[in-house]
Amino acid sequence: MKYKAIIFDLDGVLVHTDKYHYQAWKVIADKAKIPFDETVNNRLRGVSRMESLDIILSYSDRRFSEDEKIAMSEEKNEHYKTLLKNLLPQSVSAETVKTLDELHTMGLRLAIGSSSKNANYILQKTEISHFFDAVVSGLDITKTKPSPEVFLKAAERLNMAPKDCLVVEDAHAGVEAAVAGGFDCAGMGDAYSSDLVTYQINNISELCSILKLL
Ligand code: B16
Ligand code: MG
Repeated sequence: MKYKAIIFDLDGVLVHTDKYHYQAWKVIADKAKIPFDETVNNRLRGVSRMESLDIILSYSDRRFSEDEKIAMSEEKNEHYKTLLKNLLPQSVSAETVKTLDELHTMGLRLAIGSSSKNANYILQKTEISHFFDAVVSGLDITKTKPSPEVFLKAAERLNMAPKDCLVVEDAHAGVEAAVAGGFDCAGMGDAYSSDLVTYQINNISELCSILKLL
């Protein structure tokens, strides 16, 4: 087999918490009268909470103090965590669970490489933690995507070299992170059309057939 492990991004790949990020940021942006739509939201994929806020604030004429920024990011996270309470095992598609199961049966080791500090809570609510041999989240890293740190740490915890791991991402920042770390990358969603991806996939169930052909 070409790869020994698969490192999954979480938000936007395994779970559609990206819609909750959008809703939570929208409350903050509306309050500050800053234009915010799905196009701006796509720029926030994979980047950290504070970097996301800086991107949103760049659409405002006003300057915000550090204290205001901290308060806004905390308020966003409170809204986001309230929305995350809605997560259920069924929030992960049956197709995704089937794919994780099949990859596991194929002998691949699976890991999470997420910028989110809420990743463990999301895995717990959706009851998919047991599939993963390593979980690296926003709590474990000093630099978020596009830095390769999150994926390098996941590979290290799996005891694998980057060339033996395939990263699956929905964010341009995540694809850049994977490539910078020396990983091949499957891109879906917003990252499908990235020039940097090794494989373009419409959904994660395509991974099994791609891997079997290699
Ligand atoms: P939090 P991923 C990322 O998760 C999200 O894509 C990004 O939109 C978010 O800002 C980041 O996590 C931080 O999330 O505020 O929960 O710490 O796509 O890398 O799994
Ligand atoms: Mg993502």
